[in-house]
Amino acid sequence: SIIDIVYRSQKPCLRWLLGWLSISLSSLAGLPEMHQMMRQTCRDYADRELAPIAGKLDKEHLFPAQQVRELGAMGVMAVEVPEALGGAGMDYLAYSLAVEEISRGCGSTGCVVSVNNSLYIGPILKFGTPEQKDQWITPFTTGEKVGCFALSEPGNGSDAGAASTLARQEGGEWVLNGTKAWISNCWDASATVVFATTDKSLKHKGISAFLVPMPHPGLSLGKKEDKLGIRANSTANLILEDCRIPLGNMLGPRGSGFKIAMQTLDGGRIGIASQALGIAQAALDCAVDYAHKRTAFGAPIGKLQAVQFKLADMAVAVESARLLTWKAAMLKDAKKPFTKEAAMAKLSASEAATFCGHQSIQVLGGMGYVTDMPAERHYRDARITEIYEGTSEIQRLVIAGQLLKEYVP
Ligand SMILES: Cc1cc2nc3c(=O)[nH]c(=O)nc-3n(C[C@H](O)[C@H](O)[C@H](O)COP(=O)(O)OP(=O)(O)OC[C@H]3O[C@@H](n4cnc5c(N)ncnc54)[C@H](O)[C@@H]3O)c2cc1C
Ligand SMILES: *[C@@H]1O[C@H](CO)[C@@H](O)[C@H](O)[C@H]1NC(C)=O
Ligand SMILES: *[C@@H]1O[C@H](CO)[C@@H](O)[C@H](O)[C@H]1NC(C)=O
Ligand SMILES: *[C@@H]1O[C@H](CO)[C@@H](O)[C@H](O)[C@H]1NC(C)=O
Ligand SMILES: CC(=O)N[C@H]1CO[C@H](CO)[C@@H](O)[C@@H]1O
Repeated sequence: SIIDIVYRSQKPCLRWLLGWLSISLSSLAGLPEMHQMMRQTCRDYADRELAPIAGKLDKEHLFPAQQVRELGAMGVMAVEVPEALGGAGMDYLAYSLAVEEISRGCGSTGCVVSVNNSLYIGPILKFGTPEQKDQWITPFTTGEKVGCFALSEPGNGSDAGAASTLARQEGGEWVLNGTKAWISNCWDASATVVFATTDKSLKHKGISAFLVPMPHPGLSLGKKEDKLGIRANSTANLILEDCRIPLGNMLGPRGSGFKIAMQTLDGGRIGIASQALGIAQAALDCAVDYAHKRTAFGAPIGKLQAVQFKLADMAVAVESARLLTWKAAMLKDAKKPFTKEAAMAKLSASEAATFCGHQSIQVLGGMGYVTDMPAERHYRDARITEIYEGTSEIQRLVIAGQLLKEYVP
């Protein structure tokens, strides 16, 4: 497959990439071959298989099961997973490019890809034992199955350290009790990473991460939320009532769950930034195309400066967010700190997406407001990127916190 060809050329490319990173980003002219191939493969796939059905998936709340299976076969559902464990064996920049292109075709499918890669696989790859990796990462038997990530609770989202789902040790098992909220992909998942506390008095230091197969006795799912956007995949409560799992299902050391969650979200934010970029680019593409075709007062509206300025502002927002996103991904690949850059990427890309969604509707006029054109879906799909994996307010707190640390006199 194309991924195999790409993989064989990985190592020299990676070296090239690290060298490139040290050069100023302003000299950035193009992407290394491996990344270009990933980008082009996903772009072609999104144009051919996703863009034509995205409106239907949205309207009818359909999970793109077949497409997710095909993306799995292309390696896109497990980009960073080594080949030996059944993944594509590529890096985070490749993953970012894949999510952007998939999201350009369908924002909901981009969410499914991003949750499996960043939120489910991410923490197991980084903190799992070799046995856990074999058991929880090596491909699930049915191709359309994905993993999910259960951190938020009905009473605490931004304040994840306040999570109160309990884990108590009873004989040779962990027993989990509590309700997790807003869990993306959960109706379609085969396994989940759950965060629960073994000792509430320790606050965030009492939280640990656990691996739970799905379905499983004691684990049930709430009703599917009726959402503004990303309607092709499920989001629901995950309810744990005396849910028993083996002691070996704890991920990482006891009490390290909050650290695992925060590090997972650092990487996850690059995924959401990429999803937002894809949606923003799709909104821009739609507006440019329409500006050529629509005439008003005897000429294409693209001749009007008021319309041109909108297109220019959209393009600047997208391109600058893209550079931030690539920078964050390249820092992660180079094993350098990237918390601040990931938060900046997520903040700017999500704001670019909501801005472009808004402007694109304006360029389309009445046609922007109806479901015959994709602009209204881009507008709705964009909105979540300012909320999940940390709201824009939380991103600003993260950025400011890192900045203040850097400037300690
Ligand atoms: C469709 C969807 C999918 C999701 N998927 C998942 C998932 O797969 N797994 C998962 O664990 N969670 C998931 N979430 C949850 C999501 O991460 C939370 O909704 C988000 O973190 C915000 O938490 P909250 O909803 O509790 O809002 P709150 O924390 O109650 O925040 C409400 C408002 O207060 C602001 N605020 C809160 N604290 C501060 C502060 N310190 N400073 C400034 N402003 C602040 C927020 O920015 C926001 O504007 C999902 C949510 C949605 C809607
Ligand atoms: C999601 O990732 C898991 C873990 O690597 C993998 O087993 C599964 O096959 C992936 N999902 C799809 C649809 O490829
Ligand atoms: C967190 O939310 C749960 C409900 O989901 C609530 O029971 C718990 O008290 C909250 N924790 C704190 C510290 O507020
Ligand atoms: C856990 O939930 C079960 C079922 O709802 C309940 O019977 C049990 O008392 C709970 N245990 C704790 C420690 O909260
Ligand atoms: C909103 C939602 O949950 N949509 C679909 C999710 O996927 C399942 C199948 O895996 C569908 O039954 C849902 O309609």
